[in-house]
Amino acid sequence: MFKIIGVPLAALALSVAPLAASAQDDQITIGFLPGVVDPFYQVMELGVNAAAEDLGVKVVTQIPATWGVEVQTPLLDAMIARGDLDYIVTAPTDKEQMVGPLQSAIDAGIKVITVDTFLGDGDYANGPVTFPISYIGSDNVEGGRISARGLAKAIDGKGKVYINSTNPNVSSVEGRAVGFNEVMDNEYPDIEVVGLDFNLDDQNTAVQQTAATLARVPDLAGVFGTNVFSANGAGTAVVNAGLGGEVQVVAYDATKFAIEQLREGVVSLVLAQKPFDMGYMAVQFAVADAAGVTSLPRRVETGFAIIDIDNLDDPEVSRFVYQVP
Ligand code: T6T
Repeated sequence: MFKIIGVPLAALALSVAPLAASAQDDQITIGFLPGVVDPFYQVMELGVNAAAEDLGVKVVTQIPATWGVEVQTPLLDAMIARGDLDYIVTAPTDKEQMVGPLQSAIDAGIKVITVDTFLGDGDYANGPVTFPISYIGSDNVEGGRISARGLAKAIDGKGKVYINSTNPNVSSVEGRAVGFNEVMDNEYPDIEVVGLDFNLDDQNTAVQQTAATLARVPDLAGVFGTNVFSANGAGTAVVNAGLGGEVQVVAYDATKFAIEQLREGVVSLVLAQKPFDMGYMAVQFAVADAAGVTSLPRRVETGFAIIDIDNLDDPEVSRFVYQVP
């Protein structure tokens, strides 16, 4: 575990490079605990590892096999129990229920940076939870608004639409639905949001739920899939029902599958997040904090690439498709 005790700030600033490259005991050690195994977090892991290599940091990674507090908490507890971590970079799987478990990390002297999802309301300066150094991730409410406008355009501003999402109380997907509903309510009087289902991060469930909605609402015009599992499940159900191109899908998260469906005309818009940036910057923030930097932003929005049929082959856009080995 890396220690700074009683070292003047000026000396700290000068000592960053030697410290990062020094002996094993002095190396900064970061625990990386994302939400679930999926292409989004796999790309984030590439960012974490790239920064760790560039900055001479050790990383211990645990990726939960399934989404949820009950899976993430024991992995977190085991990370804390190791006794050698200086920082934990994590995507909390519930904005309230992960506060206590992550407070235990703080109590054990481990600092916390959240990526992709946040705790409380995400305002670490003035909100109900202030212990994380920073939230580094998408502005998901804005992403929901972009998705809504994209879907509205694809269905000529009228008709019934449906949201397939993963879980309640998760800041990312919750924000996306909020932004989506806000735009539909305020800007598109002829569009009706007919339902919202939670698939619990299971793509097969997303397929079944979307199929059931297609059966229940035969004049459905569009679907918003709020993440990898939701969007890919929704797109699959639309194709299975023989409605590809008739029922429009907007896909949050740029998997190769979503891009294929965009090419085939099933998906009309793909919103790529920047998970590599999230992972890379989180490690940079840990190193900066360890060096005594005190003005790190408490929130960093990493932005999007908006991918449609007209730009999907532009290398400046396609570089944001989640490329995983
Ligand atoms: O959409 C991402 C992530 O932003 C979200 O918090 C959870 O789902 C994903 O990992 C995609 O599956």
